[in-house]
Amino acid sequence: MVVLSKPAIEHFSIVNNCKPPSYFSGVPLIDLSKPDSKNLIVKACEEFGFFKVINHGVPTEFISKLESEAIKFFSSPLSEKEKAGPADPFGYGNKKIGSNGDVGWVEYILVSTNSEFDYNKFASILGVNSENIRDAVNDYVSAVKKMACQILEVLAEGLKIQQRNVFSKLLMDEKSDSVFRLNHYPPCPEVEEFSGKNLIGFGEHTDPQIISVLRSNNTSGLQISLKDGHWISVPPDQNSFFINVGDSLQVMTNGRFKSVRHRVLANSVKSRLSMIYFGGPPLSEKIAPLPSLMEGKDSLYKEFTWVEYKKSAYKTRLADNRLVLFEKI
Ligand code: GA4
Repeated sequence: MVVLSKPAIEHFSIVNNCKPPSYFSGVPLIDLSKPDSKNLIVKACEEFGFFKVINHGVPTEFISKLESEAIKFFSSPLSEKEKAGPADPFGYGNKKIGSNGDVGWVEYILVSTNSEFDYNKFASILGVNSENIRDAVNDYVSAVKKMACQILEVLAEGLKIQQRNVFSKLLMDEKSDSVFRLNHYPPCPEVEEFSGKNLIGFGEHTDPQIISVLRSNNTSGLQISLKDGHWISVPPDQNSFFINVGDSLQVMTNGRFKSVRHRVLANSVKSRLSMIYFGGPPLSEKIAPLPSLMEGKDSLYKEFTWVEYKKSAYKTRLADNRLVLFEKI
């Protein structure tokens, strides 16, 4: 277990929260097996930029295999895990998020999902079993990507876009710049010292990509910000997936969908494990509103490519609004 001294804990942000945080019951629920889901998905993306998916078709064994490999990894000694770090941006990271001073009560592995990624980086810690985690990640990511594409196609249909694969083709492209993240939030017993307050596991932010697919164990912590700025706690559900609209999808819909601001609070008793697939376009892809969604209006955004947006994003702090730099004045 990670043990931190008291002064160290003061370096982490805390948020005021009513204790215990009450769960929000209004998270839109999408049953992917139902043909009528297209309108509900569009509505969820407009209202929340966030929804929960059931009947997703991702095999349970892929989820549990990856979960057990991740637990093995995070249970190994820190000195061993650090051999796969620092996250630059890929690799093992502990408490430091990005390169601009953000910290959180979290340790993680970040990998690129394209074939060039060097899993050997993890070989030293995982020894002969390095293939196990690689295979588990690959199986899981392929299945989740398939589901993400299905969602994006249903979405395109719901938006009455003729080209059904207009979004999904960007994830299917062999050059798709997608990322996969395993986050482990160790329990933080000291959190009780701040009564009515919570330690930040992962600070508030929006995801830069098109779509993010999150699965976690049954430990709470995820919160999303509603349009009015209120934070609500999402009830955990290990059998479902949670979908985030990313900044790029906000732009492609000319602001009709909003990328969801979200964060994770540390838990005082239970550890939280989450796995997130961030579906992004190829680096050279132009990110711009789709003509059929412009409704005679001008684009709200300047022209930019994904690589331009990404470079700019990596210079920001986690909580920054990264899209303002690309908005037309
Ligand atoms: C947020 C979404 C993904 O987790 C991520 C994050 C990335 C990182 O952890 O390296 C960033 C963050 C994320 C956005 C702003 C920059 C980059 C940390 C940070 C401060 C992998 C991503 O693509 O963007």
